[in-house]
Amino acid sequence: MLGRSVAHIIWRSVLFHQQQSHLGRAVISPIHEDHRRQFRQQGWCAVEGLFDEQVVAALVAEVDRFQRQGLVRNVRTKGDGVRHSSQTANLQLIPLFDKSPLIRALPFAPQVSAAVSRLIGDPYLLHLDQMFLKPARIGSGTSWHQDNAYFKIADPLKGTAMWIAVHDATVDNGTLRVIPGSHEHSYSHERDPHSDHHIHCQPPEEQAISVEVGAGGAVFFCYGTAHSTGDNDTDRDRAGMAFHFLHEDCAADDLIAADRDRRPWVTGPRNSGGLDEYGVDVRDTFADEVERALKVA
Ligand SMILES: O=C(O)CCC(=O)C(=O)O
Repeated sequence: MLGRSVAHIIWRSVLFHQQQSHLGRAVISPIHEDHRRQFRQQGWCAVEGLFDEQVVAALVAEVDRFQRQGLVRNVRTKGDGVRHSSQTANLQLIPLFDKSPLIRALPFAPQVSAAVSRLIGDPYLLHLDQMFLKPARIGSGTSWHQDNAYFKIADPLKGTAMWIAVHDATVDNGTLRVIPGSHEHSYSHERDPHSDHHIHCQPPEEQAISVEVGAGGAVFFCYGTAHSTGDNDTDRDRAGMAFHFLHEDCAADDLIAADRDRRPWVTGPRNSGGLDEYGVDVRDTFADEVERALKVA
């Protein structure tokens, strides 16, 4: 216990220096005080332009590759929770870190760690990563749920999703909807008959707001925030990528998905840049991976 606290203090004392000297410049958090206040009070906030056009193009290229290589699967069912739909599609890929060096590096990108640190505090780990793809016209939404119905962390504000709009996310193509303040309630969940594995709940939908974000923008919502996505009624595919981050206080082993064996610490004394978990230190590699993904696209 004492050893851990000492390590923590030492790490805190070097953190300021790291943030100043990382890649030779200071990293300014994209999360301002207003974002932070809204996250704490309402359970969510949105940041436009977290990633630039180059990154967006690289993420689009990776989504295309996942599809070309047949890695995505349709989780939408015919209403019985079992038989897969052939008319509508909610395509998913989980996890992503083992399929894309670009996405493996993304949680360590300076603007990501600067944002997540401000919202949930340090130290934290990457809990999950996944992609949701709604094909044009037949893309179907993900029903209302609270991530904490799966994970049950004691303080729902100690975990956050970062949902990145890979394409512009609009009401028409079924962007993310959230219910402000819903993290203060715990809704009962049951199996969603329209998905082969999800659970869903029935929160007060009239209080929902649709969060439209441009490609490269991100919505952060804590583990308690009830959220859903709608159908894609447009002529273009729409993808989102969700990364879930969990503060150390709530990162007990049994809260971590059993099928995910690598959960890198992104900040704190155990942050090895993924070296311990992936066998390679991916800090400072994100910009190179963006270039690489664009070259092979
Ligand atoms: O993009 C989607 O359809 C759903 C996203 C979601 O439910 C999540 O990230 O927890």
